[in-house]
Amino acid sequence: MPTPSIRWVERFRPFFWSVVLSVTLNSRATELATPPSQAADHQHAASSVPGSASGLRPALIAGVTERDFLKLGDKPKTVRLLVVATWTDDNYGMNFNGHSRGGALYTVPKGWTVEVTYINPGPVPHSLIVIEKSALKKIQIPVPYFKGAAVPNHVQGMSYDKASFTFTPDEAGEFALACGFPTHALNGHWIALDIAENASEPTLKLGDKPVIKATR
Ligand SMILES: [Cu+2]
Repeated sequence: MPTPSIRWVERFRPFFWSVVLSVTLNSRATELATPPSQAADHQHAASSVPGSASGLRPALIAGVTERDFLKLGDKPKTVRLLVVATWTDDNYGMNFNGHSRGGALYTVPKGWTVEVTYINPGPVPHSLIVIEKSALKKIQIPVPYFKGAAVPNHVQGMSYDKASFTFTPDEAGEFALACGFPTHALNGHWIALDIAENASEPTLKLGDKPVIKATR
């Protein structure tokens, strides 16, 4: 003989499962009913508009455009990189200049001096460090590959701040401008940096867009 509480459960069991089924079907139906164009537009708006990520301090990136990401320096064979964390919502904000997982590529001729300005306009701590691509799977990145090629305290990271560093790569190869905050590079917070033996000038490729050459 079942106890009264078990009988109660038995009585409502069919009702319970019909509610679960109907809620599941309804949400699936809503998903299917959303026109693909609308879904794509929504995604577009959330992922590619600079400064659209939540909680940003706009003053830190006021006036900054994609043209500022790559400039020639004042001295010969000097290039300036501007690398902004959380430029868009791409990869949950774990992007640089709107790209993650190597989706943007800087190419710098070997022997040029690289002046990097890094800005994090958002509340989540990030940082910037130059590492070999093979080091991207490390949870923590202790030192930059080239001398001086990291912001201060790159493991702690920083929010609502900017920093700069300068380095002169003396070795060609495939590197990454990665976030040094533990696990971020592992989760895609990096863009690519090629130090090229034979390149004549610095360039930048942002996603599918045409290659940009460094100008003043
Ligand atoms: Cu990060």
